[in-house]
Amino acid sequence: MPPALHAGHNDLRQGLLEPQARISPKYLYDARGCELFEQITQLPEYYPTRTEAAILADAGPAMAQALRGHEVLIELGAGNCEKVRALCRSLWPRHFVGVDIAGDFLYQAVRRLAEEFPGLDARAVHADITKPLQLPPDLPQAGRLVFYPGSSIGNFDPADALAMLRRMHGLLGPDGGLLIGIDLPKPLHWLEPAYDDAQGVTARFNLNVLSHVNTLIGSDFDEDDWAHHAFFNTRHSRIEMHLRARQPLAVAWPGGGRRFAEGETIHTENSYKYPLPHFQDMLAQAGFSTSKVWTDERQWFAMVYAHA
Ligand code: AVJ
Repeated sequence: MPPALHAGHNDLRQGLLEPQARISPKYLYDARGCELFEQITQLPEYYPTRTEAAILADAGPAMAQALRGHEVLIELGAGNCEKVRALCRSLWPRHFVGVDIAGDFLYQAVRRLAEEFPGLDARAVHADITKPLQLPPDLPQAGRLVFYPGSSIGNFDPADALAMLRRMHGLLGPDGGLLIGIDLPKPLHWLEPAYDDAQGVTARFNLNVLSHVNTLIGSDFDEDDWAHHAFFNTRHSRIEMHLRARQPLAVAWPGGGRRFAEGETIHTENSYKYPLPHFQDMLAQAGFSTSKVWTDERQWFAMVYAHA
């Protein structure tokens, strides 16, 4: 085995060795993970994607009005570029930059977008958005709109979310803005099934992270040893996803390893559900001023537009 093969990803090894083992949710998105996430967005129980899409569609004209002047659209976590289509149709930006950690998936999606919107300068930036971001140097500074849909900001702990919002603010020049999707708190009997669906797609999505980790650090996780566990942590207002050891077991990787007791978990994701006023506070702390909020009838999800 070449020595460099499983080098790097020290964060992974460190996280696995912590008393409460953890794997960052960004590792959920290898090729298979992206496919499974797409399936999740179509599940009857998974309300966020369809609620957000409905808001984008219903508020389309009003949004276009509020967002006019933004000619440079930057989508963070662009994925399959599905959501930005609606926005492109109403805004007709001159420039689009899709940023995502899943490279191949992104390149294809941006190519399709460029075909659909002739004249659009569409580019893909393969990057980890949790790190400082390098945008194309020739991208205009003025009139930038950062688009961060899907409530992915909910994956970060509040302090990291604030740091992310500050970094987004830092990407903007004159007449900049942010359009961000936020999943709002709602009754448990709606929240929990969205992360533990009857068909078991979310379980497969969660378990798949182990195979991805095996490829990255050469560990010997066996998906069959683990069970999906998702619940709403009321104190922190967040869904937590864990993988729970079905029996006592040992996992090894080059240079290390650890034992897990039966029932011990690896924490793989948080999905915070911020009350709107709380989130608006965070935006203000990051230097934004909220100017518009669009939401659905049940107030389950919000699209927030904020000025830099
Ligand atoms: C992509 C982060 C918004 O938290 O709802 C879906 C990821 N995890 N089902 C979410 C996810 C389990 C999703 N985000």
